This record gives sequence, structure tokens and C-alpha cells, in this order.
Amino acid sequence: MPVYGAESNIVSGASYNYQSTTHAYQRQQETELRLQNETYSAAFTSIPILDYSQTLSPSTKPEFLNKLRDALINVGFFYLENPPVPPASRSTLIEKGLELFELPLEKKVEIEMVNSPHFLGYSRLGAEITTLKTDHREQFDFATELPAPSPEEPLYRNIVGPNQWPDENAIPGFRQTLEHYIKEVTEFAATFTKLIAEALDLPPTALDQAFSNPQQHKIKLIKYPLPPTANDNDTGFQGVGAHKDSGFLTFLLQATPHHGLEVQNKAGAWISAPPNPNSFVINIGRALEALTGGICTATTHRVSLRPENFVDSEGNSLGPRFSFPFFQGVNPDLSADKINIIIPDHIRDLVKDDKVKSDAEATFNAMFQTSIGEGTFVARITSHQDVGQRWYPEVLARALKGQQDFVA
Ligand SMILES: O=C(O)CCC(=O)C(=O)O
Ligand SMILES: [Fe+2]
Repeated sequence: MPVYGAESNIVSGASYNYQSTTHAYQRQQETELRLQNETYSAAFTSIPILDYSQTLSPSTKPEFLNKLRDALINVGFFYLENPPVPPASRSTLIEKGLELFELPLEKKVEIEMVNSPHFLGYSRLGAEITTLKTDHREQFDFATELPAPSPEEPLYRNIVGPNQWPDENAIPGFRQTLEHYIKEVTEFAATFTKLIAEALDLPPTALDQAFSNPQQHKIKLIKYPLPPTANDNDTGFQGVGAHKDSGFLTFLLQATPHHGLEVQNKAGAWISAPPNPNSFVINIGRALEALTGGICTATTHRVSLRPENFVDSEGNSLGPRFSFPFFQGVNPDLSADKINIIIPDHIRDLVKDDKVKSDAEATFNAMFQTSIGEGTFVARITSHQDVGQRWYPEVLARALKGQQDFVA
């Protein structure tokens, strides 16, 4: 256990009076006590399980924050059991989500993503690319309902805009169900952001500066059909290729019992993250990693479509896999000069690996030098090239040239 000098009790860059220094010292001692229970390493072999109900009582909250900090630093993924989004909202979303995929193709293509300059709507099987390879999945992208930017605003602000909703007559109640779910997870995400701040010994509102008001969050409804042939992840079909999420936090609802989601530990091994009852899988995006100087780690993950993931333990077919991630967004206009998050030294010191810190700094510079919206805009264009071709052909051409230079 590291021993901290009196100086390091003081949050660097901030001026503190005696009382708050004492307070910081107490918090540090609490932290050290909590750290004695640390259980995960960067070579984790399972995904931590946290219980949200522990946050509701002052007697159990410190233990929760301890586990949360451990998961943030060492794993970047965790299950959150008993989340405050009611089970009924989750099951109704799953019901309506599955119904949406059952619509005939002609109804789905009415809201095809290519119609939307805001990257929202339906993507047919195989329309998305991750790590230069096609993903074997079909999906609908929805978001917090917000108006399109005006033509005078910077082009990248088009990552925000209105949804394309399915025909209400074809799927009555879908919009209401989805908007209700977005509202509930939005509130939960705001609450959880405060817990992240507390786990880093920051004031609960310290991370709120990352968000706009209103803030657009995204939700994807994803269907992974069983690929037509056996495959492995290197040469065959990928559900979604290895990637890190780009936003703040992702709250993933695994809608069916399939295995397939895999998380890469820092030793390179792929760790399975199968569905756990009454939980979300929560993971950290690059924006949160960068904003915390690498303390919170954004971890690579993928979805594997091995045939054994599509059968239960008795060998019965499970049908397609469905999964519904909610991506907590950040303010697209956020840039380095607008960010003032000072992580206490005793927390920064928990990350021993200097490479992690310098990578996080590089990500921070790349993401926030202009504004985060610019980078996100280009990433969307390269992931959804049909949308790029239709609405932003010049940006797409430039981005593809950049990718080729990078690959070459
Ligand atoms: O389908 C899943 O379980 C994960 C999907 C995912 O990682 C993503 O869409 O970013
Ligand atoms: Fe992801």
C-alpha cells in the first residue's frame, strides 16, 4: 500500500483551506481502507459484479464505491445488479425491440439510416464496418429526440438530430416505449455519473461539465443472426469487431441468454461477459477515459458469433442474439479549454503504468483538441459509409484517404 505524504492529500491545482485538507485526508484514509479489499487486476479473468442497492444505504455505499473504483481502474467493465431502471421498462423494451425486427423489410427500410444526415435509423445486415471489416448484425439507432442544427452551425453538429420513427400503425406504442426507456436510463446515467465522481474522490458534480443540456444519448437495438457458416473471429463473420466505445459510459441490456460478448483483458485474453439476470453491463468509453487521465479504462470488446453461442446447454437453438446498448453521450462542443477536471494525486497514483497515462493524454489531445463532435462525426461517416456518401461525400473521401494512409 503506498504511503502518501501530507502534500499529496491536497488536490493538485486547487487551493484548499485547512478544513477541506483535513476532509481530503479523511477521504484518503477511507480510500486506503477500501483499497485493501481490491480484488481485480488488469489481467482479470471475470467481470466484476456490483449491486446498485448498496448505494442506497450509507453503511454499504463505501463498499460499493470501493468495488466501483476497482472496476473502473482495472477492468473497465462491470455488471450492475438491481439497477434503478424498473424491470418492467426493460422487459417492455425487449418485447417492443424484438417486434421491431419482425416488421417486413419494406417497413424497416422506410426508416433506413441512409435517409438521415444524423446517423439514426435502420441499418441492414452487413451495413456497418468495425476495424475495416463488416459486422454481421442488423440494427436500429435511436437517440434522445432533438432538433437538427441550423445550416449556419458547424457541420459536425449533425451528429445530433431527430429520430426516424417506425410507422406507429405498424408497431403501436413503440415510440412511447423507447422514449420512456431513454428517459429512465438518462436519469440513471446522471446518477451514476455522480457515483463515478465519488469513486474518484471528486465532488459528486465534478464530471457534469462533460454534458450539454439537453444532452443527446444514443440507443442501438441490435440483432445478431446466426451466420450462415461456421466461423471464427479472425477470418469469418464478426458480430461486432474488437473496439472501444467512444462516449462516456455504455449501459448494455443483453436481451437474450446468448454468450458472445467478450472483453479483452490487458494481457490480451478474451473474457466472456454472458448475460447476468437483473443487470446492466456497464463499460467505460474513450471520452471518460480521456477526461480522467486514464484512471477509468476504456476496454476493448467484441461480439463473437461462434455457433456454440447460439445454443443452450442442452444444444437447443436460441435463435438470433439481441442486445440493446445505451451510449451516454457527451457535449459535442466539448474541447480542452472547457474541461476542468482535476483528479486527486492519490487517485492518479493508483495507475502505476505510465503508458496508460500517456495514452490517455494522447487520446485526450486527439479527442478534445478541436471538439469531440468533430472526431465523432468522422468516425460515424467511416462506420456508415452509405450515409457518408449521400450526405457528406467530401468528408468521407478525406476520411478514407486518411484510413488508407494509416493502414499503409
Ligand atoms: O452486442 C453487444 O453485446 C455489444 C455491442 C457493442 O459493443 C457496441 O455496439 O458497441
Ligand atoms: Fe461496444
